[in-house]
Amino acid sequence: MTTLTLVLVIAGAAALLVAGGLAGLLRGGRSRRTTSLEPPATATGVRTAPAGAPTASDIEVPVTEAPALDRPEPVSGRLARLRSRLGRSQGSLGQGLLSLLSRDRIDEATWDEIEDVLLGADVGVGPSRELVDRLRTRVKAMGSGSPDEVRALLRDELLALVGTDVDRSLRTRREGGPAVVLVVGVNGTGKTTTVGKLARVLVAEGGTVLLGAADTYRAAAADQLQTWGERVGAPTVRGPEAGDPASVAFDAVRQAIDGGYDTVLLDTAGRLQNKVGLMDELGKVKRVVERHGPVDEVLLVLDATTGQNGLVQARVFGEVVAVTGIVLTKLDGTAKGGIVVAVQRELGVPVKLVGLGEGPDDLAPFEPTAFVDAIIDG
Ligand SMILES: Nc1nc2c(ncn2[C@@H]2O[C@H](COP(=O)(O)OP(=O)(O)OP(=O)(O)O)[C@@H](O)[C@H]2O)c(=O)[nH]1
Ligand SMILES: [Mg+2]
Repeated sequence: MTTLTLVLVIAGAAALLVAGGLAGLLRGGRSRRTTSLEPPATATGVRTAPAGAPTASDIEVPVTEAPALDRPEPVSGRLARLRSRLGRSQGSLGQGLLSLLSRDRIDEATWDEIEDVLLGADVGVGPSRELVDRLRTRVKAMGSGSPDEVRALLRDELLALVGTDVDRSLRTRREGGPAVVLVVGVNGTGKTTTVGKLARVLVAEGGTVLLGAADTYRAAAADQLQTWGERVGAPTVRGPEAGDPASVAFDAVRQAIDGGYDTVLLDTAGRLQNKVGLMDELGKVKRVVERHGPVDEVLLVLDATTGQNGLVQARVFGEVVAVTGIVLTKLDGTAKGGIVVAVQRELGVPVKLVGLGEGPDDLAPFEPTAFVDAIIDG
């Protein structure tokens, strides 16, 4: 083979590759909008090359494979991995309480200090007072306990405060159709990230997931969501920029029904011109989606680092959509984990998930025992 022939063969192969790539891109561009979406092959994690694309045997040059889908980390054992982050952020609360409770003499000033530690960790006025009263009674009955006894007592009372007999399961499966999960919250709390992470959790559990980009306020929001979905083979239904979010949500659920998906996750906007506008829009999204059937979960995403502000948000959102679960994000970045207690009290709704980092698998089901142990043992 002469050098000239070789050059021609390579040029021809390159042209084929470019043409195949363009065809793939165009197909990808179209499927971005809506159209019918088949459930992805998540079980094998294999993405097949588009039909008509050149193969290695046709052109005898190496073909780069389409990137394989991520294999999300299994859910069981997640909190164990994230436990050290929880300990790092919440350990100071436990250390503070234990050292005060271990004093030889616990006088009024000490009880005030204990209450201050709780308030400082955002436990909230009511629950802090209740906890101090219960501890006071039990410490009195116990007399001077050993360090282990004091620790056990505190663990017991913190667990009671967080709540161990609450149903924290997520309704992400429904008989006879896709479960619908609506994710709400103010801007920057971590809604889109949580939807992305949750899609991974569901895929790891063998489910098929469709995402709905009902945040049409910013074009980048739908791109952000789609990027998350593509990593695990969950398609995204999106609408025109500045379009009607309720109609995107409606379409997403329609397509999830038609495509036989297990779960549809709807991401929403956290920012509009004003709060009233946002609330009106959310109410509408929920009502329109309910034409297909009930919404199974309404998850309110709160940023744990915003403290009392989060409580105000919880109240406002709670009035517009019936929140069924709270996702507390950025718990890795604050020592004020007491917000778990305060927000549950405020809304009467359990914390179901916690975000413990920016990594794709840094979302875990909330487990009271692991949480309290992290507070006490650091
Ligand atoms: N450290 C930490 N960062 C988080 C966590 N969850 C989300 N974030 C970060 O918070 C930032 C905002 O997250 P988004 O998911 O875009 O928030 P959003 O609520 O969708 O924001 P809007 O779309 O503007 O309303 C991103 O930088 C995330 O990586 C978490 O659990 N821990
Ligand atoms: Mg977002």
